[in-house]
Amino acid sequence: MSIEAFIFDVDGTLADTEEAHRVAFNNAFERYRLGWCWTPEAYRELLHTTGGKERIAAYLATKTLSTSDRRRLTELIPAIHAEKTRFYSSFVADGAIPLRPGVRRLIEETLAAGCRLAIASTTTAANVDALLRSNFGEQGLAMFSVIACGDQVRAKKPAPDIYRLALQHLGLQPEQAVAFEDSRNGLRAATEAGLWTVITPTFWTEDHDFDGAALVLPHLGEPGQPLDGEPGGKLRDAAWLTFDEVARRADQRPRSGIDAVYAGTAGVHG
Ligand code: XBP
Ligand code: MG
Repeated sequence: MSIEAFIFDVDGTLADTEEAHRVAFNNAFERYRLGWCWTPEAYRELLHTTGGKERIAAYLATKTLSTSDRRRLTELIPAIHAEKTRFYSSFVADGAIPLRPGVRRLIEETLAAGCRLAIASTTTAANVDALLRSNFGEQGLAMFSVIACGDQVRAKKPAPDIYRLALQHLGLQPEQAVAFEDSRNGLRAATEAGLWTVITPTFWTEDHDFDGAALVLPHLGEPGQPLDGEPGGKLRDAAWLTFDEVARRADQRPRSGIDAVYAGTAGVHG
């Protein structure tokens, strides 16, 4: 089976967005006079909970509150998160958040090769729209055949649901697609959905365990920003990850446990 789609995570993968999310959360907390402020150190820990509403709930669970205050604040989470999304979407719409190195190049190579693009993200749809429009213009959304994100699934990453939804809408088997992620939760979601997964961590996720990833690179690279030690380190074709190298490696992966044994002992049986 050949590769017919690249499925991209958004936050941390398409763009390094989490500092903007953190500021947006703090702006919303101030707007509601909550007296909360998430430092970068606290936010790095809070990021282990995916989904902004779920993240606020996880933070609330750590606080000592009266029953009535806990109920009131829990009921307020959707409104706080909607305010946060307004702040974040306005940062993005203002062009404040560029794509990571190599993302635009690889997306263009993917489309030129006749391969489809999809999104599988935990973030809110408004955030995806804002990021794609601000970086690709009005046609940004149409470049992606499927946009699976936010509350379209009940179980967010690390559950595989959002990737399974993307594959379902693409009409593809996992072996026909590749996932691009930045975090341990994203890697778990993609690999449990059966996807060969490329990881490009950010400051927020560089300390995560990426065991199970097909390939881990600092970023996707491009001619003007080549990856140190490439080609010849992890990559064969260039000092940046090309569509052809991803498609070739993903298509050559072992399909089953038996294949994996034979792949691992090539030359003995082959
Ligand atoms: C990362 C997330 C999101 C963002 C915040 O999503 O977990 O929750 O941190 O966005 P991705 P929301 O799967 O793209 O890495 O507040 O809209 O959830
Ligand atoms: Mg991510």
